[in-house]
Amino acid sequence: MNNIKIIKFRVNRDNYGNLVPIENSVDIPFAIKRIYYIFDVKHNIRRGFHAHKKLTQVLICVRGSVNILVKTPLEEKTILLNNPEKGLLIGPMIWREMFDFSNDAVLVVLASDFYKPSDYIRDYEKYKKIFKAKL
Ligand code: T46
Repeated sequence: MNNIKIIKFRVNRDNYGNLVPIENSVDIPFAIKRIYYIFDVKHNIRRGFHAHKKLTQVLICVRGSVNILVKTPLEEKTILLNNPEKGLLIGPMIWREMFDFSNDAVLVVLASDFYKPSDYIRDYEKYKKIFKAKL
């Protein structure tokens, strides 16, 4: 699927435990302008329901697990994030929904830009039109 990629981070393992470093433009293909995290989400809650016009993000479930639906008018897939050694890169113009959060899930998101509500497309019909116009 275009604009979707699993990133396997380098892990420093030693007798004291594990450490994952993430450096701008080294371990992920953009400079991080914003970090946020989502936690304490009830199991029956579904979040997201939008695409971004320009934003690229990497989602990392550093604890617990969560399912991420990524979707375009052409294809869709669900990716289980349950490993802090892996990140899911989601580029522009991908519809996303997050669901089945485990009680202990902590979803960290690294973003390529500051928070801009104008970058969101929250209406799926509108999203489909913009997506198809770009084909
Ligand atoms: C995304 C998925 C994975 C801010 O004030 N600053 C921020 O940087 C963000 C991301 C959100 N907010 C506010 C806006 C809302 O009042 O926090 C509230 C919850 O945000 P939202 O409903 O957009 O959360 P999700 O979980 O639906 O989506 C978020 C990101 O917004 C989105 O970019 O890709 O996580």
